[in-house]
Amino acid sequence: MKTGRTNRNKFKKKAPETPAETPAPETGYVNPIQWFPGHMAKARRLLAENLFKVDLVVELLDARAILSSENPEIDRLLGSKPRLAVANKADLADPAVTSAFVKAYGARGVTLLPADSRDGSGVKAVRAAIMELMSDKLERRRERGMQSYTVKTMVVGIPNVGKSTFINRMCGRSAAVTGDRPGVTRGEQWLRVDDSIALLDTPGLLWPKFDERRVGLCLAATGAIKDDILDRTEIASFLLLYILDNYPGTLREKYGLDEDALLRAGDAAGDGSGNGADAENGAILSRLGTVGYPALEQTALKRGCLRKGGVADIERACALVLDDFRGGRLGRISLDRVNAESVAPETVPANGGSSND
Ligand SMILES: Nc1nc2c(ncn2[C@@H]2O[C@H](COP(=O)(O)OP(=O)(O)OP(=O)(O)O)[C@@H](O)[C@H]2O)c(=O)[nH]1
Ligand SMILES: [Mg+2]
Repeated sequence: MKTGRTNRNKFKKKAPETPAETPAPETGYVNPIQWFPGHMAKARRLLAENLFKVDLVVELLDARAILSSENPEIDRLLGSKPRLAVANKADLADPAVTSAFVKAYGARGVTLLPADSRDGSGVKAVRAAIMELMSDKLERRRERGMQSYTVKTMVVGIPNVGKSTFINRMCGRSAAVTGDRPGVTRGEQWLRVDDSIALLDTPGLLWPKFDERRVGLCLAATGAIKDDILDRTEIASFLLLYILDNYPGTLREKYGLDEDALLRAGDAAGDGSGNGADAENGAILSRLGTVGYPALEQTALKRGCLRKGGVADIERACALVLDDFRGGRLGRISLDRVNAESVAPETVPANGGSSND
């Protein structure tokens, strides 16, 4: 069987990701330097306009990519406003990594609660935490004889992270529109949970550390960025490489890949040996062409994604890998690990919390 034209050096030679004249899309990742200032300004505006109207902010993070999905300026933007972080889609993430993040955030003084807004697990705990955070204020009001009070809570986060689904779970009804693509919620909308809590649904906004290509790949892999914005071949190659490095045995089992041969080929090319540290510091990107892309080709061949003449159909293989990852069919995988930069150093486990290492 032929493998089609080998394209494994495409990632190495790639010049600055996208042409400067590419327009900044509403929820996309094109040229980070171009769109980031606009998006960050929009995020700042959204927070500034609403912050004085609310008692508390809930930042929804994607449990599979906690560092990539958090707003790097959130501490500064919120000031002293009480806040909670929710690791949503925890059903799809590596539970050991999620636990490591919960601990690390705690050490930083921020409550991080895992949740699955689809089946509702963890959502009650968020409600309880909101009331707990507001307990002093509510107590003071009671002392002054003021009875009922509705805690006004703003829900923010990147596109497609599950803000509207989470709000619907909290409300116990389908009050907000949801959808499996970024950019569903366009405007702001208040929704009442009960007499005690009202939630403000907001449009998803991207705010990654703008010069990090790895952050863009994580956000594209998890579905926060429209699929046609980044090169799907690169996203799928990144995913396969990351899974090879961090979840050994997974791709052998799911796609029949020869994991050892793929990793050996990467070593022979001298691009690094592929371990947790590589993944963490971004060196993983240098192995997209020597390990990630060959893994994608192998996936195409093993899973019968073929074009005329038995040539690997890379586009179909990309769709397969992305669908399987997003649907949780490759197992519970987390793309970001706790690292020393993001949290208090003493809370960083040696392996970032992976359950498979
Ligand atoms: N597996 C899983 N899927 C979830 C979870 N929460 C939401 N989803 C799915 O994620 C997709 C996006 O959900 P939305 O609630 O529309 O996301 P959003 O953050 O409001 O998106 P925008 O309005 O576009 O910014 C939908 O297909 C949901 O069913 C979760 O906890 N687990
Ligand atoms: Mg929404």
